[in-house]
Amino acid sequence: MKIAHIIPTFNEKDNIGLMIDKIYSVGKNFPKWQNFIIIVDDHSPDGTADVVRQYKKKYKNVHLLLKKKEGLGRALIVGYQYAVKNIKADVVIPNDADFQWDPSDYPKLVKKIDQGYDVVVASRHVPGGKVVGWNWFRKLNHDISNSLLAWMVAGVHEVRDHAGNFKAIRVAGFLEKVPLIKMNNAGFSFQLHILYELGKTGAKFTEVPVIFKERKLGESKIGFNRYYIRDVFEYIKSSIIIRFDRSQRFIKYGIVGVVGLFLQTLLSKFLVNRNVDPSIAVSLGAESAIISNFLMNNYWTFNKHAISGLKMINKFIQFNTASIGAVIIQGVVVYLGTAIFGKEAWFWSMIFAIFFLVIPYSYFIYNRYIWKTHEY
Ligand SMILES: Nc1nc2c(ncn2[C@@H]2O[C@H](COP(=O)(O)OP(=O)(O)OP(=O)(O)O)[C@@H](O)[C@H]2O)c(=O)[nH]1
Ligand SMILES: [Mg+2]
Repeated sequence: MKIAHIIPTFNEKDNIGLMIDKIYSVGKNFPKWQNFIIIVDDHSPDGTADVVRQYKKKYKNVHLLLKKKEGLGRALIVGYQYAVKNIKADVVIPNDADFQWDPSDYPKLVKKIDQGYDVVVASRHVPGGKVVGWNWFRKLNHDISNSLLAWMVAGVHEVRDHAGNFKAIRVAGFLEKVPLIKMNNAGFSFQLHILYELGKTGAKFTEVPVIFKERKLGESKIGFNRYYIRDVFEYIKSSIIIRFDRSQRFIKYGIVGVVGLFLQTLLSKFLVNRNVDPSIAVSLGAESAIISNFLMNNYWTFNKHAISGLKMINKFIQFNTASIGAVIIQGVVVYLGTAIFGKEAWFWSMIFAIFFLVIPYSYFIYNRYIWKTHEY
């Protein structure tokens, strides 16, 4: 397995050498893993790159990428692209240079990938995880970005810790599908954005508890300066854009529903007029809506995950099985409605069943089981 460790650096001359040594010494215990280290440095004035050049002599798989000072997000995007395109890595593991995320934890992340997870986040917010030594300012900063913006505004619910760098990501089928070229985050909003993009690929997420320690060597880049203010605004903007992107899908989903409802009403009315029992007529109508919803959602709402050919037939059967609940709900409600209020009540019973029971039920089912986007 090819693992690409991506380390963004800005003035980390005291840390970077120790970090490279540590990654390789941990890796020795896992002979099947081939570890590559990609350092993305913004021409740090302290000479971080010179230290890396020394280490390139010591280890053959150390890569140094130099660029102008643009921020953490840009550095990570460049590193991720290099890991996918040039290294052709199987797993990508970004980490900071300053040992706040303990690199000895990386085998724990890779093991989860081996177990079938696609994105494994080192987390301070699951039992066993924690932060040591943050002051009130760092805490407040984190709570606003993590809980308020990432969780509530953006609605990224795959994980609880959205702000950290340390994670393991499977490339095949997941990271390779993320349009890194189109991502233009300069700062730490990248951390939220990449989770959202990975969520859209249908990746399976998990979190591993870790302890986030204080930096011992070198200086923090977080503080009240122009980069920080730019990055905070970018984070707010990204959270809103993510919410908007998600709602566009929700609107499309709504339109698909209206078309389905129209078809269903036409067919049910046709059958009721021919003296078919209303509960049967509505059930058949519901099936026609299910077929139309399946096709429209596949080719339109969730087109990024569109499925075709034999796989589609398979999915359709799966989809129909999942939707059988919707048919049953409508059949039963219409049966009861017409039994209590008479045959004429079939239409309003059907509408009641659709709006109050079927829509919430099926949005959940579509997302969870069919297109696997993990979104609501
Ligand atoms: N290439 C590059 N790396 C950066 C930039 N800003 C930060 N980094 C690196 O990204 C990692 C995380 O930055 P830190 O300053 O440690 O940020 P932090 O961990 O949120 O803050 P502290 O808790 O104070 O350390 C470190 O390895 C930095 O050297 C940047 O503009 N360009
Ligand atoms: Mg740090």
